[in-house]
Amino acid sequence: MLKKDFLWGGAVAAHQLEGGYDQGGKGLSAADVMTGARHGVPRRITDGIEEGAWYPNHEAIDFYHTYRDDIALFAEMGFKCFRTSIAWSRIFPHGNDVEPCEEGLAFYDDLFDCCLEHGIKPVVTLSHFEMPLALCQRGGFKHREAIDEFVRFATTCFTRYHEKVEYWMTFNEINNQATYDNDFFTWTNSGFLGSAEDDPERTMYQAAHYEFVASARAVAAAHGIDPNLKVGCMIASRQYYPLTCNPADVRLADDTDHETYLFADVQVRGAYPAYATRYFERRGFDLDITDADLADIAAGTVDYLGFSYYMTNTVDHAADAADPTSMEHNNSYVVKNPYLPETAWEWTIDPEGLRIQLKRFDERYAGIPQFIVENGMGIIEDLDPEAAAGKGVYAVEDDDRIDYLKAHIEQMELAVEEDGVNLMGYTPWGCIDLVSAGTGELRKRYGFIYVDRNDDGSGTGKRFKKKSFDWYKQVIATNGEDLG
Ligand code: P53
Repeated sequence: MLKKDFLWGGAVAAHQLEGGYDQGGKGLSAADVMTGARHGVPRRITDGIEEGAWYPNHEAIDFYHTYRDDIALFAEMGFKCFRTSIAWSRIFPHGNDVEPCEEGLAFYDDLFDCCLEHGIKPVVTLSHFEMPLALCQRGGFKHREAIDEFVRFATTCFTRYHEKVEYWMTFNEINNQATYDNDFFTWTNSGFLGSAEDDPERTMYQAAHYEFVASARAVAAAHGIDPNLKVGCMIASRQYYPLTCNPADVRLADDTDHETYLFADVQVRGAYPAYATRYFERRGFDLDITDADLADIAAGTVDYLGFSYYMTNTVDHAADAADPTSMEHNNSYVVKNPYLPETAWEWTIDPEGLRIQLKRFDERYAGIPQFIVENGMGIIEDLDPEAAAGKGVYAVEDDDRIDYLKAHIEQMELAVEEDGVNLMGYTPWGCIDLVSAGTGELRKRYGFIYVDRNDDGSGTGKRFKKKSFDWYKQVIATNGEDLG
């Protein structure tokens, strides 16, 4: 049995659904200069806004104007919580403004009030791929100054909203920058272009260090402002399986997992693990890490571990000649897992992997409360014309989504019931269709609610229920007992 107050809900991020990118005094963010793309075609990060380019986040699904109606739909499904982010550039349009933007603060006041009126607890991410562009243009978290800027943003939010928002997360998928050697994740997570660096990996770990300090100082600040606040980290689950039982594969999988665990180890345990300091030494990184930073990190450990779970990876030591003992910034030894199906975006579908991840975190971090804050599958879907004509049928009979979520919820329940994992809640990603972070597509849909908006900007913007809407409502109503 899940806890009585289990936090069922859904998750989104401001830049992926709000739109209104230049409204309410908002400044530009990292997401506002990313073009729309496709699987296999990377999003372009443009130098300012280019005439004629397609920026899907500018309008997104217009939640900035529709949130009252959308939240009412979440309430109809019975959501106990709703995870969204605060767009940093609505609060500090240039990142270093002397005063926060009152209009931006008031927007989130109303959004959170609206949730609370429906009995929905907001769960808030502070930095979800949407750093103010002005800070990115200065190199983002490459520089120590970003620590103070983030802490000021965080403190402003805790002070303003602590009576409305109990659950917070500092940096979304903070580890996801360690697994890619392209610009996307250094830009979205840390606000700099890896390609412009001599050693992007070194710069990434330096930026990550400043984020660890910023996160820890934010956690401590939150507890000082209101001891009831619960602040978590947010890790992208990326387990690496060995392709075979050859110890070389097992060790490679283990070592590659360090790319993920490092980020949780520091934020949960409050110190750098030995494998990381050794790695930095071996690579000659010579990072700017002061004693005061380490004291901050030790004093600001998180209250819970939030994570996203989409897929697992598999490694084959023979697939690559690179040093298999290093946390190389080069995953050419990642191969297909012959046991797992994949989505159209080549993400493996691995429900049992969710149970394994929950167990591993539980054992590694001594029963820390965990929160699955993203899970789901992107699917290309067409709006049923009968639904569009208002005939009262589902927009989409999305049985694949139901099967995917059901299989993951089953494994999550086994982790709780049989393995004794301490789980706080579950918020599937993109509970309403929104802009994909990875590709900028609108057609990569995750929602229980269909949004009539397409990649060419066409569509009425109207909302329609999918079959999964009523399915999820039943799941929540029975606290996960009736999975259909
Ligand atoms: P999309 C991969 C690529 C991009 C963002 O992703 C990702 C991941 C998964 O680890 O992270 C999260 O939209 C992220 C969300 C994002 C979601 O995964 O590319 O926290 O912002 O939308 C799904 O399908």
